[in-house]
Amino acid sequence: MSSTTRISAKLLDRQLEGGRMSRRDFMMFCGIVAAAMGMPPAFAADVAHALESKKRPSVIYMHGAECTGCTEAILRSIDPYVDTLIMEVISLDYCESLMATAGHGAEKALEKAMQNPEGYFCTIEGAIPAKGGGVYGRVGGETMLSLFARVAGGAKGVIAMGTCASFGGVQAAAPNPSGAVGVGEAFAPLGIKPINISGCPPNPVNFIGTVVHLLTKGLPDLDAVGRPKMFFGSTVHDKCPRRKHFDAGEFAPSFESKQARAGWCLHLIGCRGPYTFNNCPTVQFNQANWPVRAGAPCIGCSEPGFWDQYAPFNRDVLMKGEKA
Ligand code: FSX
Ligand code: SF4
Ligand code: F3S
Repeated sequence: MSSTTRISAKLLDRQLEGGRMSRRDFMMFCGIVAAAMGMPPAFAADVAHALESKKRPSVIYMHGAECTGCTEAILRSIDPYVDTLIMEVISLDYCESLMATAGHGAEKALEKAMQNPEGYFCTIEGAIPAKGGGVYGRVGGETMLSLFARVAGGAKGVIAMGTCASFGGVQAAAPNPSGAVGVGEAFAPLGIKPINISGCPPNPVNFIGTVVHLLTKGLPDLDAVGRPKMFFGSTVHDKCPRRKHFDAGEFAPSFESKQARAGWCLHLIGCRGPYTFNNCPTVQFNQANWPVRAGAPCIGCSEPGFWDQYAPFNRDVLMKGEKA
């Protein structure tokens, strides 16, 4: 069955099931999460147990300076139904892009969620405009800088979702007029240390895997820049299916070349896989594909230096432009 047919069949299944995940898909997803966490297949049962039996933790999800691609990556997931699962696993008590209410109603919902006697986790998507006291980013009349400090400061734990929230990302690209920075940098003076789930967008499996780890084993081991080692412990290059061509010195001369289509290495036309820590080759997106397998270079989207240190992204096009 082609992947398009498979996805259509999944969508039909989902409609027939009233949008809920079947037991089979749920267990399959638990297996994917267990594998992404570097655990043996038997751990899938522990993942299922954690997701089913734990009391749903309250999550306040804030949006900073960003493209909302992180949320889209979760909502557009098809196979399996990560969005459904996330909604069933956490109690999402505030999220501007998903809640029906707006304005004063939303502000009240936020204050109420922050008063939860059992506490809450805070997820921040997007960078924090920090220049000029934060005047370049406001929500409900308050700067993101001040509002997010209050919300994150009162949380049991903070997850920075995406590269913008982790390190500044696209929003911090030169000349960075709003002084955008990541959550860790913005709130270091308050002692707030987020778990960074980087990627532009991040993989939803890495988000749910982090939630599972928090529920079952507490804080995951983090690398030097605050990312869970279980997801960001090796480079894209380490597990790339084009790697054998890199090792053999077989490099595609252009993206449209027959060598690129035959799976040769994309390093000479811009791939940053050797310098990029992420699990895209093994986890993929939607269990369907990922940039390098689709014929695009890894552009380093999960790294602290992304955007400026990794651009320009397409040397193939750049070289053609120079020749023209
Ligand atoms: Fe966009 Fe998220 Fe990139 Fe940033 O993703 S996908 S610009 S990481 O904050 O919405
Ligand atoms: Fe490494 Fe990129 Fe080549 Fe894959 S395509 S082997 S990640 S350089
Ligand atoms: Fe990003 Fe590279 Fe993966 S661009 S999505 S880290 S292949």
